[in-house]
Amino acid sequence: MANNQLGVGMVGYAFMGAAHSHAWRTAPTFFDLSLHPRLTAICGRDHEAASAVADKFGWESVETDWQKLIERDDIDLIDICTPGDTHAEIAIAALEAGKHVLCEKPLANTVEEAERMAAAAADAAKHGVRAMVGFTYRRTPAVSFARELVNAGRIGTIRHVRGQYLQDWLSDEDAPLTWRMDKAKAGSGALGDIGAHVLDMAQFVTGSAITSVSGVLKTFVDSRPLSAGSSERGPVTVDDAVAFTAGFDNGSLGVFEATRMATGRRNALRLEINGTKGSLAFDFEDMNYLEYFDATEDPAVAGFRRINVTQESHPYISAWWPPGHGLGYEHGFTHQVVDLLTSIAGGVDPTPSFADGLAVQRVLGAIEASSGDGATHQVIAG
Ligand code: SOE
Repeated sequence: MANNQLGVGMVGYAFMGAAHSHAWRTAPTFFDLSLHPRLTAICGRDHEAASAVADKFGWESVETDWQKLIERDDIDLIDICTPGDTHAEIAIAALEAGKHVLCEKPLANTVEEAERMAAAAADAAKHGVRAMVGFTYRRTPAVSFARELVNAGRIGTIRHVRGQYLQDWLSDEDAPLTWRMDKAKAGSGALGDIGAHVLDMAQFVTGSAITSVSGVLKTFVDSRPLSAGSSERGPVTVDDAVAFTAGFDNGSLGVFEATRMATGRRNALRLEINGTKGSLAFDFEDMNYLEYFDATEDPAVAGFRRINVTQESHPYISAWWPPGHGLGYEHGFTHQVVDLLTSIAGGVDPTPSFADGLAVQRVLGAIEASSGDGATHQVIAG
């Protein structure tokens, strides 16, 4: 590829494939980038379906075999948007072939796979090959800004971390089976799919690692129609919901919940942090706002204030619209590729790295183990 171009090959073309395609297209039009992505090839086993997505988003070519994609000289980066059971194999092969990698979350289906992926990324980094895991919500301006406020000491020493990720798309017990309800493909249910997001967000904003967990996984509906309207049902082999408490290495206490059965909550990714000097609260369903309480103010007038995180001085905003015009779900994906391209161009490792993805995977593994034996589990560090 020409010096200022990066050939992208994306594997997968469903929901995440659309979000990533949009991001690769949009990033260079709104952000000033020294490295420009080229939508070189999209890969999916169903040629017709992949071609339709290629036409829609402007991918230049279609492959049906991810190994062929990795072999192509005009591809510099592999973007993995497939179910978790394929992440390790594709990512490791791509890194060994010298291709940068962006991999959807959670990094893998097991800690063992994530360890191998993190080792491959560490080896590849020695040769300037970069790897990032897609915990996209870090790139929501209000979430990045919350981290800045914590780093600046605005809420003091953190005591409580309260996280929830509430969805309701599985509340109907006749909602059909998909790969997301199959442990062999997805690794886990609400735990890895959305619990991973909220615990990554908590660690990111607080700058602190979860060191111990105690959790319970629950499956409310253990069989579902094989397809919409079918009378034949198949087994659900993952959790519908998870609740866990967590100890952080800064001494704070965390309480978390993730579910796909919270009727009426469509995508409520929430985080509240209470510190000695104040509190912060965020809800993705109101994503352009961050709530901030300053406990050092006169109690007579103190109260949570809603900060509209759309000022030019807020993270990522200067590339977009004037204050108050707001951003949406897709912008996090655009910011993600902007940060990745900037890291690649600058010769530095992007975050969240595969090591960060492994750290999340270890927390997920410890929650699962705790749910199995009812004990509190320590999370291996490093
Ligand atoms: C499904 O629950 C899902 O699409 C997750 O897989 C995504 O990571 C999240 O952004 C939205 O919900």
